[in-house]
Amino acid sequence: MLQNAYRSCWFGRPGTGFIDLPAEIIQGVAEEPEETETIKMIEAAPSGGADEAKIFKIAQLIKGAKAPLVIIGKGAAYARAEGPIRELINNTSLPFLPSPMGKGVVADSHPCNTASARSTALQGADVVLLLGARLNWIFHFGAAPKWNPAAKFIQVDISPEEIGRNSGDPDLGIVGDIKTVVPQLFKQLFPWKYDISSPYNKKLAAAKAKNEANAAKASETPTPSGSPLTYTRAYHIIKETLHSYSPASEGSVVYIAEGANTMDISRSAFPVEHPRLRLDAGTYATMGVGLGYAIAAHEAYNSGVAPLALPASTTSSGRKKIVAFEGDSAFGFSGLEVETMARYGMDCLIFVMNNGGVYHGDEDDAEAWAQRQRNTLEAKSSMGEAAAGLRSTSLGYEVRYEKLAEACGGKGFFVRTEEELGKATRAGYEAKVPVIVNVAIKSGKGSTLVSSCASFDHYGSSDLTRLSFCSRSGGRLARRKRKKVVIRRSYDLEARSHIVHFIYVCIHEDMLERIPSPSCLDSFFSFH
Ligand SMILES: Cc1ncc(C[n+]2csc(CCOP(=O)(O)OP(=O)(O)O)c2C)c(N)n1
Ligand SMILES: [Mg+2]
Repeated sequence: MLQNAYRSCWFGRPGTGFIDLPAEIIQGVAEEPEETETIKMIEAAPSGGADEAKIFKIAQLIKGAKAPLVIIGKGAAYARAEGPIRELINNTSLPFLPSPMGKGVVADSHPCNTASARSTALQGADVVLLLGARLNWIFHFGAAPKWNPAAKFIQVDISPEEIGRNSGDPDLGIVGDIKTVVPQLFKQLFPWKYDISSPYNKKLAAAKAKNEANAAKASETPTPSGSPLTYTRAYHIIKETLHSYSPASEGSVVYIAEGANTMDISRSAFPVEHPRLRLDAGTYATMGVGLGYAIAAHEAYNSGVAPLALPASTTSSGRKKIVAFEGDSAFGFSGLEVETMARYGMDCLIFVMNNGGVYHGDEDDAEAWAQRQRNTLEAKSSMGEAAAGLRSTSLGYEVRYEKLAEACGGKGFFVRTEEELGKATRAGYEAKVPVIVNVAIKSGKGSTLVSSCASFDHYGSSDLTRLSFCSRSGGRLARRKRKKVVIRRSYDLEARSHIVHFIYVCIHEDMLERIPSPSCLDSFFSFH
């Protein structure tokens, strides 16, 4: 049974396996067996390639493209296909874009990386080769206006059900192991090279230069005195401090991120040079995975019992620092896992990016926030624009999340300034216990949430009651079609702490079109 469970975890698209052992087996005492039986190792996962005629057709399409783009997804990282993919990119100079967890399959510092010119890359591409990446919301379903509507999508995926999804062309899709298919494709392409002086490449280079200069300016400009830290500036300080211990090329930090801004902004702030060193909330953007990810990463990289999980790394010890970036809302979903870390002596370093809210907080000033809270409690505020109360997406003002680590035997730091952040990051890197650095950042007060696909759902977290909100398809679409939002469900849920929230779920018509069946709709809701 164990062998079959392992097989279902590792073969095909890898995923979780669950074995339920009865209590009497877990707690029972086994007699010393007279003979021990050696269990056969699980064989390597079967690796399927593609039909050569199809590979030839795809190679022709890529060679004929004016603006080809390779998208490297987490499937490529799971497939451990970094060797063949690096060979492909190095020899063909094809521009590539990594997905959040596909980062590092080819080093972020590679000149063909278009991540800092993402919009330009998407809009201009005419032939797109997806290597283990889903054409889902992360890649805007492969649809206009983010993508050129005439673009052709070639999917290489271990899962047959991905082929043809959204804008994928089923006639061009390949079900197979990326580690086998990419060398097949490279053989057909070699010695062809993409013309790096093409108009598409020139556009990419110009966008990269402009965006990178803007990003550098934002991250390198010191915080004006008396102003709160921003995500960008805080991440810059953390990055510089981490790199002073170990540069990105050593690959000795595993990055974990969950939240909205916290996660999105961290992707470009921390370069990843080796595969399997970044874990994001992922395909379903599920909040609550962060600390579990950190524990799993610590176990995989630092316990010494899972050597197969280690990527090729240039660090001598192989030990990795696990660094998690948690939005203050995201942290609430699984924050108490810091107790597990403390109990198991896991020296994870957790940053809570505390803007006092889901996406945004309401105030940067304690007294102004307290006034809003009074308005809310006294029900003076209304639902309209003039509301002076706390928005439903608010969280407490400067909640002292770091104390959770202290309560469990770890260390906690609350920081507001650049200097405090640098010092806490150093202490956190060196600590041998879990550390929470609670970073008070700009609240983003007054920013509004525009959504074309929104779901409000209720969840309890210890004795806290929070309201969650998520936006998927982006503001532009929403502004254009806001009137067409359809209310699908409405229901009341009683919150734990005698507060009754009115919870509703609405989805945009566009999104309904993408959800084929009612059962699918349910799983969509349960994830969002
Ligand atoms: C299980 C679950 N519930 C709700 C959501 C909706 N949601 C998306 S991002 C987010 C939190 C964003 O706030 P925060 O973590 O504070 O990050 P910030 O944008 O403020 O940096 C929530 C609740 C979700 N993705 N998953
Ligand atoms: Mg937040």
